[in-house]
Amino acid sequence: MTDSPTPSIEAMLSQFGATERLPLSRIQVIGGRMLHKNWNDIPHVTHNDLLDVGVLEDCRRVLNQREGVAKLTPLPMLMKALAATLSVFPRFKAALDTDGQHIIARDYCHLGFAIDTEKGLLVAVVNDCDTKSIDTIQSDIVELSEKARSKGLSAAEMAGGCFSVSSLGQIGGTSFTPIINTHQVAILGVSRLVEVPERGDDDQIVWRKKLPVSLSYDHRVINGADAGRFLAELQQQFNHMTQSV
Ligand code: CAO
Repeated sequence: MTDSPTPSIEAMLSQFGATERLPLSRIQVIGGRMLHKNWNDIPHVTHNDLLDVGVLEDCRRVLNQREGVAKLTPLPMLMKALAATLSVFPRFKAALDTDGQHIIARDYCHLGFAIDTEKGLLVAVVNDCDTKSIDTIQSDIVELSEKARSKGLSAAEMAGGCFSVSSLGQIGGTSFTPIINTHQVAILGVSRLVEVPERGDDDQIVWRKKLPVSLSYDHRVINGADAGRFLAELQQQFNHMTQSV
């Protein structure tokens, strides 16, 4: 007895109504394979938190009144604070060796950031975020994202990241699970800033600006307690930054 061939997905779905077969872009095909591999290979846990960015947002508003300097979004300030946090918690910018028994520590701090383009998702890398100013990080973000959306990025512009950020803040959402990139052990997802009521002194209600963040980490290398401490340090770095800008 011969098995009848399995019908194609399209043939199966067409039984119920009209369908159309459309190609995925090259970026989606290649990127999708990598996402699938990383999702399968890395045991992800996502730790969600709300960071207080009220004073930081006030600083950003003041900085954005300067003449002749590109407007800052929250992203470069976050990347600068992350660079400082990663110097306190260097394990978050290490890679797991193929033997599964060592980590490869990195002495540099190149941060990837996800860019939404018409052809799919790309991750560009801003090198040396620990030594660059917030303004320089901002101009690198703008230059790389414009290039990603027009000509596309070179392999070198997407290589070498130690840790990544995926910001959906300008679009919306309250949390999500970002997928860790190859040769990295963590990624920070950022959602839209919210104002939340908190109990203040004398029990009065105080409205606070909070940034929802979602830290996915490789549980072979990082434990939940480390993730909690990492985000507590990121909050501290935000607080320090407001004193230095
Ligand atoms: N909450 C509220 N508003 C935010 C915000 C946040 N967390 N982050 C940015 N914004 C606001 C900025 O303040 C700015 O508003 P104004 O124009 O009023 O000042 C606006 O959103 C700017 O957004 P932007 O997208 O131009 O700039 P950015 O620096 O925030 O982000 C980039 C740049 C390239 C990361 C972004 O354009 C992008 O492509 N994000 C998508 C990433 C993505 O797809 N991730 C998902 C990966 S998983 O599939």
